[in-house]
Amino acid sequence: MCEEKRLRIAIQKSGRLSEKSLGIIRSCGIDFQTDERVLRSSASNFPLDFIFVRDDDIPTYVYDNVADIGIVGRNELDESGYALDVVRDLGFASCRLSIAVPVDFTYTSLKCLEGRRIATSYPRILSSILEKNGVSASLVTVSGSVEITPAIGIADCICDLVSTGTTLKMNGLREVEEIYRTSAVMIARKDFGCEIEKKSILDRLLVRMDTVNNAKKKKYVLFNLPSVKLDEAARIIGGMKSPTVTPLLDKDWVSVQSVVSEDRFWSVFEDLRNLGAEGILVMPIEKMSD
Ligand code: PRT
Ligand code: ZN
Repeated sequence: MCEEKRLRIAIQKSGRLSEKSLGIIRSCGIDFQTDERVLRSSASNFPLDFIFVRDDDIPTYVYDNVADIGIVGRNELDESGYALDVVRDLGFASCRLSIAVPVDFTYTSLKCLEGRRIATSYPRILSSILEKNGVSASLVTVSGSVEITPAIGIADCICDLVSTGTTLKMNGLREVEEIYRTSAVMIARKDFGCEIEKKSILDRLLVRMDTVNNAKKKKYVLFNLPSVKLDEAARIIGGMKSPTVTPLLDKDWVSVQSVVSEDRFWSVFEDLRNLGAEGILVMPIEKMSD
């Protein structure tokens, strides 16, 4: 009997990416158990297996075929140097990679780093940016606590991930230049296309993710409107292929249903009210296909 093909995903075991990564998979209706002590799991209602690992190892595991796909910060992918596909930008865990210097360090541009010692956990990304800017510096690679390195005398400045900037301030450092932006991405091997069954499982997963994601960006809107204003309402809402228009008992009025993007919602809402729409009901959408 043929063994059922399953897709294997690598997820950060514990850290900034873990909870949201698992939340995305769960929002696709995929059931599985997790426990801090267990490093593997299997979905009960979808051909997906999990391995829980350190985020730094995820690009290597995907590249080496240990996992088929993974969720990781773009920073870890670029730092790994592996040519892998980014199949979706997931948008969460966004932050920046910045140069930070001690408060008394005079900084005007990247040129000020010429000949300096810069501590970082991202030597590949940093050296490519320094090279592009014609700056030659000596990189001190550390795997954590980068912010402490100027104070203990092993670096003149640092290049590290920054989100709120609090850690820098608490360590007497000043952010002077953002050199790179990152957020969580779903990655897969480039040659993945040859594994037809696994590819089709990935496609099913991506359709589910996109369907949930589309819905998050839209609102379902229902309102009553004088029939004579229908054309103008359609123009305000825009992008409606076929708004559902239902007659009301009062022949001069209709009920209109449509979908509006979240980012345009308030301006559409105000314009509809000014047009004379009444009883505007707004509902979240749970799932929505293209
Ligand atoms: O144990 P494991 O190796 O799996 O985890 P980790 O400790 O290496 O990674 P983790 O969980 O800290 O971060 C995972 C990913 O989250 C990173 O690779 C980034 O893509 C993303 N991310 C988003 C961040 C931050 N925001 C962030 N603020 N990663 C790290 N930080 C650190 C930063 O290094 C600095 O020490 O937070 C500190 C700065 O924070 P602020 O808010 O004080 O500026
Ligand atoms: Zn890590």
